Amino acid sequence: MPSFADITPLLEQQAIELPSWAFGNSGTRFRVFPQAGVPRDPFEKIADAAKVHELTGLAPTVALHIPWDEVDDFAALRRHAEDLGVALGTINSNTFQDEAYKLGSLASRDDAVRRKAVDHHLRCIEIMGETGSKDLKIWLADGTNYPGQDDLRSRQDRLTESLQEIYAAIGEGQRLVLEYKFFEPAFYSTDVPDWGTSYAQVAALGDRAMVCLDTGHHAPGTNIEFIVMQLLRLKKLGSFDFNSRFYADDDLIVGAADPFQLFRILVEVVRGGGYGEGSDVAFMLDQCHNIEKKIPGQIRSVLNVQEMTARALLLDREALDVAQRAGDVLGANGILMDAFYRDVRPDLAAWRASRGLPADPMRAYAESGYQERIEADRVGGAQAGWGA
Ligand code: PSV
Ligand code: MN
Repeated sequence: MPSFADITPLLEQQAIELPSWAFGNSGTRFRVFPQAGVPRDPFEKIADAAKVHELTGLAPTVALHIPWDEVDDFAALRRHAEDLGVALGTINSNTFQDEAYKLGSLASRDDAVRRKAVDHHLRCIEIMGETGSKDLKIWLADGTNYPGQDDLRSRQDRLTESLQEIYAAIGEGQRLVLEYKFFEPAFYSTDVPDWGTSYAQVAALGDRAMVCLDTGHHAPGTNIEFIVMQLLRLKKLGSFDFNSRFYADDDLIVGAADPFQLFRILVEVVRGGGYGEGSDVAFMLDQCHNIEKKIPGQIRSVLNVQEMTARALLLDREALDVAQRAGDVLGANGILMDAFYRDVRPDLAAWRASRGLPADPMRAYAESGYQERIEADRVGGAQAGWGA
């Protein structure tokens, strides 16, 4: 097995993008739970994200969601981020909260609705120019609730046409990433329900169109690491939205529900060249902290990804290859499990300290006084949350 020292040059390359919406109020369809100290605007969201990066060294970029993070001056928001040591990342479009999109957006039958949805994405691309963002991420709520409600085939054809127009506006060095999700909010059919549909759509667009894999967007029991392998093999894995789930799209802290699944995914990421220098695969979080505090929730999340990445990097691939070639079923499985069970936390703590970071970022946050400060300062105004 490689030693911890062998993998630190690779660990140094880790970067995990935080979602701005993780810092706003969130909840379920039954209730949104407000929390004290929650940001009132995108500037305060960026400040909270920068705190996560300051304490972990793991989160140098923040994804924005339009229109939730619409501001008058994106250049000012960009400067604000840079002053705090982070950069603005992926721009997420939103065609799922407007009355006009009730029956769909990019796949809608209504020409005017499709026009509005395409125009929204063109506006997002304009913003990307101002923020310096590389990726436009598209997740669509489009679908139907009842068999016969709409024609599945023509919805797919209209989606292709809309995506073509958006892709044509994507600049050099920018990418379009198309996220899939098997159900919700639509219950009968979803227009981009699986990796195959996303792959078919982006493959038809061109080289700068990629698939986004959100770990919470599969049916229970799906072998997600197989999909990771296949998309990397096809050179179409653009990004991850990491989170974890017990039942549906729970958006819980990554690695919380099934740490072993996260390990298996990261093993395939490393195996397929999706990690480190030379890889374009973006690691992002897509989570909501409904009942726990948001900043420590994000700190815990990036640490979980780091811990599991370290274990995946420690896998003894040479020994595994020998065992696999020999058909040594249990030997090969044992080698994989050895890496999974390796407790990397003490090594990571010491390594962090050697780089001038807190050995225990969770504790450092609790002792920093930052939470008390934002709770005292951020009084009045409208807190950010779904729809704001
Ligand atoms: C909705 O399911 C969702 O969580 C998607 O995963 C998007 O990535 C995210 O919202 C932000 O639009
Ligand atoms: Mn997502």
